[in-house]
Amino acid sequence: LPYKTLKQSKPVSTLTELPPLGMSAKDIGEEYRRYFSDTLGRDKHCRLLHYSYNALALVLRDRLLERWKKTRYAYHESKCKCTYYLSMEYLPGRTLSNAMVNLGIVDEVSHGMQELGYVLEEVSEAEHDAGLGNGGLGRLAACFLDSCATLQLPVVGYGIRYEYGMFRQCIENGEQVEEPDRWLRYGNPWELERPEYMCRVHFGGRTEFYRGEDGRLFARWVNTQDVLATPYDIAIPGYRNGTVNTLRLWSSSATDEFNLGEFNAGSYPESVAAKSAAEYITMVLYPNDVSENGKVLRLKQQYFLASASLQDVLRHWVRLYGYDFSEFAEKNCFQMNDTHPAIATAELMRLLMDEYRMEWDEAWDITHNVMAYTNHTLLSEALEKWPVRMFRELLPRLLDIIYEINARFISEVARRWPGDIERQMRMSIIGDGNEPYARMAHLAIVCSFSVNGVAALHTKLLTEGLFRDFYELWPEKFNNKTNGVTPRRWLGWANPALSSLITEKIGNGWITDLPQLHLLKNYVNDKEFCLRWREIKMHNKKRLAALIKQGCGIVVDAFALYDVQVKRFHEYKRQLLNILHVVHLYDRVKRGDDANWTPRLILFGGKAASGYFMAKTIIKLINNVAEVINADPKMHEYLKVVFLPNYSVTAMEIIAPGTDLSEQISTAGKEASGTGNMKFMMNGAITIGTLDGANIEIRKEVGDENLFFFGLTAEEVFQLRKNYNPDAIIHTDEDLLRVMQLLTSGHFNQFEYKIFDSIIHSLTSPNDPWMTIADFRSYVNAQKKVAEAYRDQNKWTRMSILNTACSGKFSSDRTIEEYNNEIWKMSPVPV
Ligand code: B1N
Repeated sequence: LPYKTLKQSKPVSTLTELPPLGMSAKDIGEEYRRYFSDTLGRDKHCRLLHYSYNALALVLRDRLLERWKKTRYAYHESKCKCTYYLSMEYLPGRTLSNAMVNLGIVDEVSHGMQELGYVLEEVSEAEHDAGLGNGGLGRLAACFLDSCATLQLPVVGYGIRYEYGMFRQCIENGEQVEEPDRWLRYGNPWELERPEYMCRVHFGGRTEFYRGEDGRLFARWVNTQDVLATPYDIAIPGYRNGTVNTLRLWSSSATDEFNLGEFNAGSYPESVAAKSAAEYITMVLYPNDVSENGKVLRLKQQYFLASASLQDVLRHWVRLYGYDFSEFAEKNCFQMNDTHPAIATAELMRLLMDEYRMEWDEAWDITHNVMAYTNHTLLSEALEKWPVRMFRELLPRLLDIIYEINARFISEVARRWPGDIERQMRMSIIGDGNEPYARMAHLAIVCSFSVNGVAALHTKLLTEGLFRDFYELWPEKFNNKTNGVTPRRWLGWANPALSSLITEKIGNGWITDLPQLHLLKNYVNDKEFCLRWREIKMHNKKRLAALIKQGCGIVVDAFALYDVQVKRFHEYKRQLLNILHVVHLYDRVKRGDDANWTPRLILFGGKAASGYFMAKTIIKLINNVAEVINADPKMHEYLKVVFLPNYSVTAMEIIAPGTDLSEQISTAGKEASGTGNMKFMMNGAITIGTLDGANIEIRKEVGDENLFFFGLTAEEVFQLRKNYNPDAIIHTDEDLLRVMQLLTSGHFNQFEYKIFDSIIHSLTSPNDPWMTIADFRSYVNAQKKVAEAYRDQNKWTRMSILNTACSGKFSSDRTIEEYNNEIWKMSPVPV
């Protein structure tokens, strides 16, 4: 019994776990009734769950507010160092469940509501997901805030309060249709407006120089058009520890004197109409995941976030320490979530020089010691470049500063590599194409003391490739921080049945110290335990089946292998490879090659950026293939294909626990990390994946025999690019040839002439960067092994248990401890 020797390890974090709230089901019921009738003015005739949800939210909010205030005082009194997480996106999903879990009163609330005649799950359903992000990057920010509060670290999240979050996806005739997501329509009980901290953000105008009373030369930004930024705060509770941190989201509005000129000239309606321009800034989230699009409004959003957040921090500093900034760099840190808020570097220089009257060197000393940058992608189309012309019009003073930073930086490069003009051009913050542009990643690196990637391979590729020149200049700046996800939401809340079983066996220490899951290895040979593990998976698959039934009307069988790929649609993620395999399985059944068949449900979910034609065509192809397969009675006992519309955080809470096989099949070298892979693993799904992103680290933890790897390595992809010949591959692989013939024959688009030509063309192009055809054979072989393994349910269950048992590394608590130990360097503040 190899694992019997494992002992209960000591928790790494010294959390003081408080007893649950001391609120009984009865207290909750009473407070609920008071809010429902006295505050919201409803009575027994109102059965709209929206009001029940709101009343319950208010009950919990009161509990959060007490702790929130105490946390603020504790930070204030200890004069501790603080870190500010700057992110254009947060994907918190639902807040009610999170508040109950972290306050430790799920059972009490559930009973309290039951006594009032409600089912808690149904009341929770009334909450609209806060979808203020696109995917992994935004969800990571939300997991990080949860871990920071749980580790009692003084971290404030800054973001934008978009009126319209991520669009709602509908599928009509197999195609994605976007609908606006007005998530605030019925109010948001979790936010607290803070007009007292409103600030002003400038746009337009020009720079003017003047002499101060002391004769020094200063710059000021004049003739600006100003916009007001109002903060809305959201409480971020730690797990049962009394800490409640803050997520501060900015909303834009017009100043009263906006376009007063026109007003005085008598064009009153025009001036009022112009006001709405200010309101537009925070109106809508750009629905692009890893694709840059260079719109003016996006740059406005970025600067709006950066400026308002920095002003807020500086105002707070002055209130605490006066105008003495000598300790500012020791006591503050800004972590930039990708380059989206990178303009904050130049904005901090501006504020320190123009508003707080520092000399360049003093301001620079602070700036490049407080800024830290996380890169989330190597894809060139995601690297932000802003035309200098746009900067000059919108943010002229910031452009001056960026030029000055660049001039000083280039002279440093020239000192280090005299005469190497090529290198200077490569590294310059300002790039020269048809028109000059600012490279935001270069700005971020030059102005930061830390630059990190989000998985080991990703960081390695950054230092060897994209940022190689910078790595040669400043190797000490570069570091890796492999992503993680919060076990409170992704195991504790999402999978209550499995959580209880785990806690029954190894205690509840895993919730804040996930590596303790290792202790589950002691049970892989325990028959009764394995049986319960399998029953719980079955139960979760039924929950998922119900979600599918509700979402698209398709009935699926819980005994099939649940093969799931849910994530944003992008060519590099290769949903196409998955659907080619599905077509291959269909072809096998058709031609009678069905001995020892493992029935499968192949589930897809995810949104495509609204302007991304190829991604949308892939969605259409999946739906067409699904339609053909699901309509064929002969296929029923073999295959079912489902596209679940409107994938979201809340949907994933049901999907991950009900999944057997987790598809992580990106072209090697393209997925920076992935975090869905971690959620699936925690819930006992087994990965089929390429050697990409965090998959590599998953394999290291769980061992080669407990997952299914296939495909080219990043290095092989790089080498093959030079003479890639997909046609040759197709003609030497009979299965693949048949799949391609089914596609080209129009089998899946009989009444939609040529609609998949673009897909066929890109698959067969020697320039296909995603090299789908190259990995087809090894993917199909790996899938064969999956099917075999699944037929041996004992073996499969053992693998499933080991996946959960080895997922400890992928807690965002571990990630945040690393950020804190190596970058932020703060001490926890007990509350
Ligand atoms: O960030 C996640 C990673 O796990 C994923 O691998 C990575 O693809 C994702 C522009 C992005 N990278 N870049 C973005 C999002 C929005 C946007 O407007 C880029 N998202 C990722 C967390 O590290």
